[in-house]
Order: sequence, then C-alpha cells, then structure tokens
Amino acid sequence: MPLDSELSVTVMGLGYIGLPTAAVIARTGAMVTGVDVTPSVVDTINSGRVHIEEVDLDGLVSGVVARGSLKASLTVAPADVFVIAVPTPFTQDRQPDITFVLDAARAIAPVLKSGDTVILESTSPVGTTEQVRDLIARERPDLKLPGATRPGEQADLAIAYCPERVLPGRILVELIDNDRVIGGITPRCARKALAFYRRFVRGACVTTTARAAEMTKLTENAFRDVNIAFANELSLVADTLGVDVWEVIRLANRHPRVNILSPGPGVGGHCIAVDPWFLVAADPANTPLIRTAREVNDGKTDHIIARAAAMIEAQDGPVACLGLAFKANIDDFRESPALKVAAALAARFGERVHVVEPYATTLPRAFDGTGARLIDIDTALETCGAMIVLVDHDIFRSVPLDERRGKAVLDTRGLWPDQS
Ligand code: SAJ
Repeated sequence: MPLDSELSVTVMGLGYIGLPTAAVIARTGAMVTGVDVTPSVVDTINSGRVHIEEVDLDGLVSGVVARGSLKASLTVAPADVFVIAVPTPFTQDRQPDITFVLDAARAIAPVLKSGDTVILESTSPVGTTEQVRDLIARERPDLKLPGATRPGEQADLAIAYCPERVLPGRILVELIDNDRVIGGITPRCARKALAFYRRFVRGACVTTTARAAEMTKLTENAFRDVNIAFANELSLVADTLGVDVWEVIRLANRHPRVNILSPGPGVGGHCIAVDPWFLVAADPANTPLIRTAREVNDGKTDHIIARAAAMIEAQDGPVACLGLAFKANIDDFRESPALKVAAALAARFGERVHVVEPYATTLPRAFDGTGARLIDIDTALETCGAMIVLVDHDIFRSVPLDERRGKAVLDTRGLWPDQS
C-alpha cells in the first residue's frame, strides 16, 4: 500500500459509523473522501461541521477538513481503499434489507482498478460480502475477482468484511482501541484489509473468512440481546414476587461466574434490537432462543406502558417522563423504548404528560397533537407528583432523595435505589 500521505480512501456513508471512521483515517494523513447521498450532510462536513452528536467528533472533523485530508462528496472518485458503512435496516417482515450496501457497491464499481481494496463494515447477513463481490463481478467483467480466479492467478481486488463494533458515546476511542475481526473472501483479501486497519487500530486485528466475520458481528449483538432479555424477564418475575430486582441482580453478580445485565424499558438503538433478526431470518427453525429474547425485550416496553398508565390513572395532575434517548447520556432517539413509552402515555393522557429530555430542544413528531410538553428537570421536580424514569441520564441520577421524596416513582432503570 502507498505511504499514509499518498493513500486515498473513500468511505461510503457518512453516518454514525462512516463519519467517525473517515475522520480517524484522515487523521493518519491519508486523503479521505466521504460519500453520502444527502446534500446537506456533504455541505455540513465540507464546512468543517458535523451533523451527528458524538464525543470529540466536531473538533476532529473540523481539524481534518481544515487540513484538507477529509472532504465530503455526492459522487465517488477513484481511491485505493473503499470502506462501505451504510445502513442495513430490516423490512416489515423482519428480513434484512441490504439494498444500501448493494447500491454502494454499484456506485464504486465503475471507478475500481486493479490493486484496490473494498471493505464492508455495515452489519450484514451472512453472505453479503460475497454478494458485493458478485455484483462487482457483473458490473466489471474486466476485473479478476477474489474467489473466482483460475488456479495460480491473482485477483485484481481484495474484498473483505470488517464489522464496526463501537459503542455510541465512545466511538472515537473504540475505533482505535477495540479488537477487529477481518474476514476476507480469500486469506489474501483478509491480509490486505488487515494492513489497512493496522494504520489506525491499536487493538488486535484477527483475520478469518468473510462469512465467519459476518456471523460474528450478528452473534455479538444477539448475545447482548439475549442477556438483556434474561434481566428483563427477571424483572417481571421479581415484580410478581414483590422483590427488588436490582438488589437480586447486585447480589447474584457477587457470584464469580454470574454477570447479569440490567433490566430496562426495552432495548433500543439501531443494532441490538435489529441484528438478532438477521440470525433468525437465516435459520428460523433453529433460533427459538434468539427470537424469544427479541420478543421478551419488545414485550417489556408494553409491560412498562401498562404499568405507567396504571400509575397515572391512580394520580392527579402532571406526570414527568424522564428521558427519550435509547440509552444514557446520548442524543440518539432511534428505536428508543423510552420514546415509545412516553409517546404512548402522551397519546392516552395528553397534556398531563410532561417530558424531560436534556438532549432534545423540541419534542419529536410522535408527540404531535398530544398536548404533551417538554420541560426541564427542575420544573418537573417542582410541578410533577409522579415520575417515570425511562433513561438513566447522569442528570437524573444526580437528583437527591430530598427532592423526590413523597413522589410516586416508576423507575425502569434502577436509578434511584433509595426511593421508597
Ligand atoms: N440495555 C439494557 N440493559 C443493559 C444494557 C443495555 O436495557 O444491561 C439497553 C440500552 O438501554 C439500549 C440497548 O440496550 O436501549 C442497547 O444499548 P447498548 O449500550 O447495549 O448497545 P448499542 O446499541 O449502543 O451498541 C451496540 C454494541 N454492541 C454490543 O455491546 C455487543 C456496540 O458495540 C455495537 O457496535 C453496536 O451495538 C452496533 O453498531 O452494532
């Protein structure tokens, strides 16, 4: 590969993963072009600003754009390495939708040249990297593709799968420090992609096949979903038995080989609530546990809505829903169970529902026409006799018992263990 300053990299998709990845690669001195289909995203980045909230990302992007090592574009130019980081949603009937991945592959195909490396990072069903290879083979019959060469012949391109595995809120740290799984269509593809990641990853880089790497990513998020489902199921049993589930989990976790996760109002975000379905879709007959975990976690949201509604009915006056984000201390409301609960309560109880969300400036569309209002935590503590804790934001955690004594509280996050 060329020296850092000569290496050119194109990152397809400038979202939560693509933009931080592009910026981190640009910081190494490579010339990075980020490609996105949304003109406002391209304009924002080219003016040195960011369209997403992530710790320290604004400073990094403004620096690499000012230095000229990162630019954004609506069109794809030739590069040495192409990184695809576009969304892979699922359809109404819970089948993976890889249209954006295939669109990105189609967009880069015309500019590919011998020696280039194509890396897919998007969470994808097993076999997607091979589909990318097959699509490029159809678009570019002049290139020799990996896994489709004659004996003794070298492929013109390296194609690999390397899933991102960063945690929102810690993306810039984890992009560098986390271990990476790099799956090549062939071992040579994996080695080529490994040389690329070595430039900016401090964690271990482990090579395997593309299919194993694809399944590894799905497995990681399904593991977490199943374990959160266990905690959520325990919380229902504990409610039935009148036991404090948080205390039980704290005590059980003192066992050296037990590590139970935390119950909550359900599982949100664009990863853990979605990816397990990719495994279920691949083999429905053999995935009863993974499917049930998804259903338990989704069912927990409905359970909280029912409990919160019962609590509101038993009260007079305004009720505060604390938090809309899908988890603590972030501004991301995608697939958020907290938002789902608060919006369902607003639809039913209207202007009695007050929402506290320090990461929002206005209420999301789901609240339109309900009469619900966005207020701050101080106002909520002064005016609301009942509180429903939906997100464990630090600002809520820090409210002392004195300020919430005597209030009716439904705490879905175990934030206020001293609340009687
Ligand atoms: N949650 C619980 N209880 C817990 C932990 C989490 O209810 O004990 C809930 C959270 O509140 C949230 C959801 O689960 O609603 C997911 O949050 P998370 O922090 O577990 O994960 P994400 O979605 O922010 O990021 C995950 C990470 N995957 C794993 O930890 C296996 C991250 O490393 C992945 O990169 C990311 O998915 C992804 O993009 O796939």
